Amino acid sequence: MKNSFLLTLAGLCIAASATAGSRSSANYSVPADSVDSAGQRGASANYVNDACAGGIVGLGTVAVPSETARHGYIGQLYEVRSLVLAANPTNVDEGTARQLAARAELDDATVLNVAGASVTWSLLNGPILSISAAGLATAANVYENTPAEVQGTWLGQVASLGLLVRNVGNDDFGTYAGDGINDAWQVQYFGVGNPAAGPGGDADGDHQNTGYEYVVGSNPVDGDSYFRFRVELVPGQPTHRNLIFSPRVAGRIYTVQYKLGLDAPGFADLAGISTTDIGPTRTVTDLNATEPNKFYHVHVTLP
Ligand SMILES: [Ca+2]
Ligand SMILES: [Ca+2]
Ligand SMILES: [Ca+2]
Repeated sequence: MKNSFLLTLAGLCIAASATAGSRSSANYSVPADSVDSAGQRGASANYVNDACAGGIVGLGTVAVPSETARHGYIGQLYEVRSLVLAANPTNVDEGTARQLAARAELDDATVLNVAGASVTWSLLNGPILSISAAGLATAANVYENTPAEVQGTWLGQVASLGLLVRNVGNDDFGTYAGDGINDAWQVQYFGVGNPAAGPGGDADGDHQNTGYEYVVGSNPVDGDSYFRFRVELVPGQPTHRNLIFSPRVAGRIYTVQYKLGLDAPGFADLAGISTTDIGPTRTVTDLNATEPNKFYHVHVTLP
């Protein structure tokens, strides 16, 4: 019995780790032992000691974010007060996806994170192609930054969230994608999905097609708006010529070029010039128009 005595200390509650010295009685001997506050088991050949750290009681609160923990209860009752949706960030680039999140705000001022798959997602409006069952929202291509609104439902609670689908490509929108013309410009003049907005069309019948009017900055649905270019004599300056064109639009590069015969190969940049801008009209003066024939054109580029 002396060597087989088993000492069991159950429910010993201490606040911190402790070491006990050797001790003995007629029935047992403990050379030394220790317990710690984490509720772990200490044992030797002769004893087992299950220690505990003591009970946690009372309320624990955190101001921000607002949380309350009620210790000492085997369960906690609450009501769901509201559902809140979130995305981080709420901006999503066109053609990419953003994970939606949800949390429930409870009547004891605590919150519960709700798994995305537990929420029923839907689209209220805007360019969102799809929302997966787990709450992954995929944005469509757009022609300008465009708001969207999604909805989530969980346990009878309904919430919505605003997103902003950002336009990051200028030639990727619907039927206007990949045609070399800025989609926003096409929508501005033709609306969405109009077959007449293609670069080869001439909706206004001014004989300058839509792709051309885009580059020169004229209005493709106004037959009186088109690129004009004319050559004029300069009074008192027989070796000068005024080369007059309009409209002159911001963001374009205008280069006047020439050749000396219609059959001559290619145009060369015109040197020896002066330039005057009045409103939308630019006048480039050729200061050396001495050749018997000289053919000009204006090269317009939109970087
Ligand atoms: Ca786009
Ligand atoms: Ca386009
Ligand atoms: Ca036009």
